[in-house]
Amino acid sequence: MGKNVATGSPMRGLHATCLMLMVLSGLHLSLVLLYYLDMHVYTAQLMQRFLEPESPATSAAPSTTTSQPLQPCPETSPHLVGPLRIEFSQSINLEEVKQINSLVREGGHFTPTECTALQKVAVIIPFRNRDEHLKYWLYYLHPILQRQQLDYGVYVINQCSIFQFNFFQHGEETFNRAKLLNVGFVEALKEYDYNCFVFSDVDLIPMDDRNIYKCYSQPRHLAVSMDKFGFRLPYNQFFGGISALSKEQHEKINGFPNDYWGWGGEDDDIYNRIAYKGMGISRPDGVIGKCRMIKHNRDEKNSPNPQRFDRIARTRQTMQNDGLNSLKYRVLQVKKYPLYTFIDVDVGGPGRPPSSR
Ligand code: UDH
Ligand code: MN
Repeated sequence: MGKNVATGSPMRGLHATCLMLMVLSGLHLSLVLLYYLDMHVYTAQLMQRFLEPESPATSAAPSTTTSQPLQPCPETSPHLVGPLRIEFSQSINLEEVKQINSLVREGGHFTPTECTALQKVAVIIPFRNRDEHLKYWLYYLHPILQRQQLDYGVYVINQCSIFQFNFFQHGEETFNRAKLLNVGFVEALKEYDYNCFVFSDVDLIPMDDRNIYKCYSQPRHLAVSMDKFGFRLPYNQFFGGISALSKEQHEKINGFPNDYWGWGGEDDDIYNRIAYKGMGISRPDGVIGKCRMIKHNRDEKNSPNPQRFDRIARTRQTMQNDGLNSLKYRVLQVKKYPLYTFIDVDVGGPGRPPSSR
């Protein structure tokens, strides 16, 4: 007993020290573990956001409603996810696309509810007989445009003549992409005070939602890295596929040419107009600017325009009186669908003016 008492005190001291050491190292271990786990979650989030090459492409931005006065949307939307998985193998059911995009209003309009959008964007699509392509476009683009927090409307400008419209079987006229885009510009402005116009082919889908469908201080070219051209710019002056011009930029160049019938050249003419007015081209980088084009053959009545080389050599002269200031067309019908506004228009044909009333 006495022996125990005599040795008890140093033993108990040792015991306490050991216990404390154990507690401390336990604490240390759990801290390390916590830190590790936290890092893990954080890294996983980062991975998902930036490294995982393909996020599902169709999740829309979350919606919130508040009675507070709205703040301007941030310069960079918090809803962007980066690279997207884009493919054209599945078939698209527009009814489902409508359900997914429940915040899109009739005619294909959307306005963010959480903040005031920085730009009012009209997306203009030149169109004829490409219903399958349009479905993919709507399926992919509506969620992207919502995540980009844009106040936007979608306008499909359908080239048709009074004869087709009345169901007479009269042959189609040669296609005129640039004139349809001018019509879209004028018609969209009749509906809403848009300050930005994105002109997009119906078969082009961006592969990254950081490629923002908005306007910049210089005219913007968005389709910079297309799969069709091996994901690179085919030539430095290329301005085809998808572009964005503010209202002022579009007016400054007198809009687009109305006299390019058939395939090719009109995009180079637009490039020339921009250059002659002293503006430059703004572009995203080659990663953010990646796009896929739905594979297709050349359409009927859109064969390469043999006049295109002569015309693009004369843009400086022709742009004065061919453009917004000479645009003549006839709207045959405006249809409001849940996901887009569809405008039937007679733009005439080469050497034929549009039908008159
Ligand atoms: N477009 C139509 N209908 C037509 C013609 C053109 O909607 O009949 C529109 C559509 O928005 C299209 C855009 O005009 O995306 C540009 O036309 P395009 O897609 O024919 O032009 P692209 O340069 O095609 O993509 C060139 C012909 C491809 C032939 C390839 C053969 N391997
Ligand atoms: Mn195409």
